[in-house]
Amino acid sequence: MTAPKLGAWLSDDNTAVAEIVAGLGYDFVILDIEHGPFDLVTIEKFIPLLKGLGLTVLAKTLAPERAPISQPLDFGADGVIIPHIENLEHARRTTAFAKFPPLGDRSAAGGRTISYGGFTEQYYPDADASTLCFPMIEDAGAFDDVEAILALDTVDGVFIGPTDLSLRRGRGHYTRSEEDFADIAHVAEVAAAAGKPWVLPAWSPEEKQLAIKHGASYVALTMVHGAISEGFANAKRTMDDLLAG
Ligand code: 3PY
Ligand code: MG
Repeated sequence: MTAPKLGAWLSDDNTAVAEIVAGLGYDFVILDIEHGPFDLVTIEKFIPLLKGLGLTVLAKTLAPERAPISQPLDFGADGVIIPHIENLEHARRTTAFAKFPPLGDRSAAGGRTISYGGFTEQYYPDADASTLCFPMIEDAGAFDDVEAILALDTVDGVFIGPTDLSLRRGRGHYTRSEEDFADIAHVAEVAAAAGKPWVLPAWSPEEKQLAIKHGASYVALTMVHGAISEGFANAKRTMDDLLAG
């Protein structure tokens, strides 16, 4: 089994955090553009900084729409994670925005994507081959259609959103229940059968174990807010314990 790539979930453009995770040997980062305060000017500057630190950059896009998908790619992201894919048809339409014609429907940006030079015939297939497109499985319709979604040529793998998936599969709050883990295992099995990677945000030891057991190719180990609050909580606990004698 090949070892999974290990990632950090970034909700803002903190340079020190980027340097810390790169220094610790993390392989990739997820920019949570969907839920974080990123604007276009910020990601245009932050993506090359991350890449300069040797990190693979996966952008969780603002929405499953054309411009939010192509803009992070235009700024140099290695791939996109597309939230709230509703079903196969929606996946077909939106994942196309990450790949150029004839495969898909991505718009040719120039600029950074072609090293500020000119387009060549070979640029397009090369960019399609190296750009990762991971639609999210976090809606009930996408879960039902996951096999057909994974069969799309514009799809390089799938990214599971356990929290939204639990809400939308009628289980309410994500509790890391047996049913939650069965859904994740099902997506993992379908991805394995398709020969494509799957990705899991795995904050708890149980989720990390699940990711290992089912051969996730990319595992996000913690999110920046969780890591920071854990660090501050530890320091305060130490001091509280010392004060209590
Ligand atoms: C979800 O769990 O819903 C996500 O979007 C990723 O953590
Ligand atoms: Mg979600």
